[in-house]
Amino acid sequence: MIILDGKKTSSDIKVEIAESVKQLKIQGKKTPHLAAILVGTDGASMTYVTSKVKACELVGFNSTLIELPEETSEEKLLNEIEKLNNNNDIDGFIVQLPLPKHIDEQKVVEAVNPTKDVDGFHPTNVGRMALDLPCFLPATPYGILELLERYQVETQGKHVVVIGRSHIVGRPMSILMSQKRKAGDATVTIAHSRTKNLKELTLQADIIVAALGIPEFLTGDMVKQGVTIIDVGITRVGDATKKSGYRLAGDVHFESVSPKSAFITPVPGGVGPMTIAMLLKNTLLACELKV
Ligand code: BQF
Repeated sequence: MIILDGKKTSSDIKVEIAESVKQLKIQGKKTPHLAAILVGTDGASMTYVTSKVKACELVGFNSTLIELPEETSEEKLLNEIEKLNNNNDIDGFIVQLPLPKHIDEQKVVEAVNPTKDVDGFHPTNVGRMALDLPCFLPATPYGILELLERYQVETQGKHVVVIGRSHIVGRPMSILMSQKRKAGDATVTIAHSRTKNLKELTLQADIIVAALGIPEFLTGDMVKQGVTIIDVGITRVGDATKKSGYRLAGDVHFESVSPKSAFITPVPGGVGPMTIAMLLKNTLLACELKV
């Protein structure tokens, strides 16, 4: 059993990015600048945005955090997005999801200029991805591809079962792994809450991407010997023994699944840190692509 160490790999990637930033500076080019908009004070969202800003500092990017109150109107948010679209110093920006219920997420995503959409959520980027055209890849799927590639996990001709059809992870993952690309050329099955006989499918899988958001859902009896496991879940579950009062649980029951696995991502320290590293990678690309 080999642990796919996302903490270590993301740290390697950040070193590579920092080196590229140094080179840009030597060449008298622009320093990459990422902006993030956070609406409200949700604990997990604040943690994620803080990690992103800190990661920018680490690699030598400039960063701007725009914090708006929970009750911010959709119009006000769209106005902030337009300012970032028009601000030449900002290479890329993100709007931290999820948004408060009174704001239409789709409208917000579509307001971001696709050339600055470093989350890769705009329909232009999603469509380009599906068509094998150059685009910003969504950070979590991109991070998973990078982990599989760096650990040389064979994907060609393998049966991948993706559990979950979210727009941010499951759907793009299923598209990307079926493509002719690094960590691609797989035969992909996408399963979801209406799938029948899920266990029959997972027992046949060479690679399982668990992205359904149910803590410790995938158990040892559901997987075959030698499987590769990618755990995308990160649910906060109450734990009185922790000083935060919670621990992070993946979608995989690590204790029963890991003994049967060839490769497995831990939670925390697996896919999560890779998400942050690939957001930086997209921002670097956005900066380099700018005229
Ligand atoms: C780790 C996210 C659900 C909804 C919106 C490191 C992150 C998480 C875990 C992180 C996530 C999840 C992010 C670990 C960003 C990943 O050590 O295991 C980093 O910051 N993530 C997000 O921005 O929005 C989300 C999950």
